Amino acid sequence: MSENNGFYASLRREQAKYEALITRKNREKEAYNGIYTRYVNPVLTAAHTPLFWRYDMDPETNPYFMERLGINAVLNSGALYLDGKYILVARVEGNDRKSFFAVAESDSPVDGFRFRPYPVRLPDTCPEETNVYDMRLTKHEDGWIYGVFCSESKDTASADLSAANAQAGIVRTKDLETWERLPNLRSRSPQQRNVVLHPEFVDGKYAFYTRPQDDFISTGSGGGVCIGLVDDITDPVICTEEKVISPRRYHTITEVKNGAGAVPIRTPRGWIHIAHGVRNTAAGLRYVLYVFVTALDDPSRLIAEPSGLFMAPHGYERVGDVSNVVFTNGAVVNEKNEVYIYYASSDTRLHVASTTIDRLTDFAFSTPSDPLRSVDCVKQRCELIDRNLEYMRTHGI
Ligand code: M1P
Repeated sequence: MSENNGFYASLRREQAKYEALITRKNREKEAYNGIYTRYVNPVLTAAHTPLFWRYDMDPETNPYFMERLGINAVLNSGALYLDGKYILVARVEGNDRKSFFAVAESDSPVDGFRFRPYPVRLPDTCPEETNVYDMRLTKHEDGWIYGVFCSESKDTASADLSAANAQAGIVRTKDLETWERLPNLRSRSPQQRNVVLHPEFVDGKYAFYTRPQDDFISTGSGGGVCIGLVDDITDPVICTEEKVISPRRYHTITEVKNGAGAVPIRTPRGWIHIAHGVRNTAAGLRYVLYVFVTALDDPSRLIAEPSGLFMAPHGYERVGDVSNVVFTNGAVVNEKNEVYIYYASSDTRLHVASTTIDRLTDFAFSTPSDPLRSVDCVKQRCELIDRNLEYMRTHGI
């Protein structure tokens, strides 16, 4: 057999490709909207996972240098900016469809992300749990870093093989290496997904953004993104009413469902949320990002609701395992008040877009809200045109 069927040639070639990918510099996209800037390359993809997660590196047991445990996608990622490092806890999906979490970090917000050698090994306290995904990372004022994620189990009460149950799993850590599992969040809703822990106490309690849903896919009677309070994080039961703070509305980008996204960002004028909204189309569901703001002194009070979408899938982002989707569960702010939003496209790869607190605030408060009817949307646009034409005439633009 010639040099182990090319084992070493394949290994060296793949190692070189891997290093080139990880060390590749990112650059801004040219597309302009004044709100944020997208970057050309995704920050994480399946190809960013270490080769030793996927291949058997022993030519005796893997003579053809084959992937043994392939990775299908790297997507929805929690994010933190900690001690000058950008940290992502990504959802990694194996070829076997099961997702798990893995920490990747970089000194740069837009490139250079490298996974730690091992994925997150969650304590196995939930025997019925089949799948885990979409961790939101909250650096809480109690001193812990919390991860809140979807814990999915088979719905054994149903005859439908695909029937599943979604609950909010909770872990906490100090070092992103050792994770303590707490009980799943309990609320009045039969299922929960897209649950996010607020970073500060509210009335002395832990505050969770929830998304009550009647079944695994459909939110049914769930009215939108809610907030509910928990007395004891080690026995997390929502002890207050889950109050809707960002409602679903007919003929908007949140008509079918919505869900909290990144941990809300504290700004001088309010808590800025970057969430997702879902509408139906003849081609299936379309997921976009949108923004809303709640009051600093009362995070359950909506104070700004800019109209429509903040980000929609563009170009090749529109195509993937679940097409026509952008989704975020992580954004960070650094000491320069730059904001980096980590968003996945079509449940396949993870991208970044950059903005600033000032721009995000301006977008949130100066974008008019949705008048909800075409006739009023035309009036709203005509008012802008009137003002602009007058300004352009008087200022020689
Ligand atoms: O497939 C799109 C997204 O679907 C789910 O979001 P939601 O619960 O709002 O429908 C999530 O499972 C998410 O992981 C996924 O990206």
